[in-house]
Amino acid sequence: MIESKLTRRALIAGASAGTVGAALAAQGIGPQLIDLGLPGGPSLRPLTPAFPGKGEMIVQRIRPPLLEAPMSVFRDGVITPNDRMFVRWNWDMPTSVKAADHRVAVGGTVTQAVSLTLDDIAGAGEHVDVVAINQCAGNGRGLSEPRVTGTQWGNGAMGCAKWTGVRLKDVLAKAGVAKGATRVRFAGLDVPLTDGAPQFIKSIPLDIAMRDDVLVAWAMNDAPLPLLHGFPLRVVVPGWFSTYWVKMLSTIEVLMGEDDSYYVAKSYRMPAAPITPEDKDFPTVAITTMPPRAFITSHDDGAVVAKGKPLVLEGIAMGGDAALTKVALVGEGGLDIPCTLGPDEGTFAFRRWSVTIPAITDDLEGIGVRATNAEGAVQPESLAWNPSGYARNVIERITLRAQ
Ligand SMILES: Nc1nc2c(c(=O)[nH]1)N[C@H]1C(S)=C(S)[C@@H](COP(=O)(O)O)O[C@H]1N2
Ligand SMILES: [Mo]
Repeated sequence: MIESKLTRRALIAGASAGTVGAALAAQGIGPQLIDLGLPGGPSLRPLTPAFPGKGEMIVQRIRPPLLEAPMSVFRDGVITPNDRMFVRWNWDMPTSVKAADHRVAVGGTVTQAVSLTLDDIAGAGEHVDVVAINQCAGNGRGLSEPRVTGTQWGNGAMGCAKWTGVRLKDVLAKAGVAKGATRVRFAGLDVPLTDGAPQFIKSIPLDIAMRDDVLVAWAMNDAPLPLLHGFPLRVVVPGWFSTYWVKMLSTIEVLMGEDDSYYVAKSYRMPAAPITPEDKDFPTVAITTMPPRAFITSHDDGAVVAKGKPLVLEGIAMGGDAALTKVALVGEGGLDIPCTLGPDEGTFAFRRWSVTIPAITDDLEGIGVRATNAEGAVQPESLAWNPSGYARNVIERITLRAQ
């Protein structure tokens, strides 16, 4: 791919114009709304296929774009199609990027700072595929009670793709990591909308950067990275929240010491130990690895199921930063049934699960699925509330009505 482009007109026509409703009306499709079931505030959002380059998505914000996948995207398989992957930009993104002009500057605590073309990057080492879940640290935060600040996501700020690229360590080797290096920081082409606001830059510890599965990727599900997902290059850190997966990668900076930049030192942090909503002053840690999660995708909350008949429940689960080992269906009266896991597509991928209840006798109140990973991390019964709603992994519950 030589150039990836979203015209400003397309962006505006597709996603603004009074806003999504008008774009839909122009196509003869009535405005459609989806209820995200958010307990603490407005819960309806536009659901539209009109955003350029996207299938049907939930619009949380038009510019910079915040698009959420409806949960129906997760009903089949483990791979999320590129046009249904959620989108998140902190700042305005360029709407056109020319591959031939693109450079990645590698500098900082290195032997020799270099500026790399896409060919240099592609030639830096072996080409590697990793199937990994891209999940926003704030995924599901809109379900927090009490309500928290930030984008009020339902649970659709996640998706799983096959990423192809070279190892970050091979790109770093082009410059040579110097003695005393501690972290590796990334910046992309997006710039703050307001003067003096911090640029979106993020860093990871050097030992993570050197992992064999941490990539500088150019492909997503065998296609060039779409512009919205960071054309031409993005960082992929499997098992870590995707806030570190910097898109439109343009700078790699090897650091000495701590990173005191805003998005590492001040934001994207959570309480070091459990707190209550009344606590105002507490130590924090940067959000990093993902915990296990599981979702029922075969049935929506409130769905009606046939009394006296067997019921098959299905869904997806993830281990987070370690392999998924167990999924159990849990509910009232000590209900705790192991589910059958589907094919293993890799440690950091979604994995399907299913379970059959032999005969439905009554409503299934507040049932959920509980994932466990190879490190022994288990989804908790109650929400570990934090002021930004980060790293939600409480067991998600639904009720099914028997008729
Ligand atoms: N350049 C750049 N990269 C970025 C961001 C950003 O604002 N700018 N947001 C990060 C955050 S917070 C998330 S959740 C993921 C979202 O990736 P996606 O839009 O491909 O789903 O991108 C990450 N990479
Ligand atoms: Mo995010």
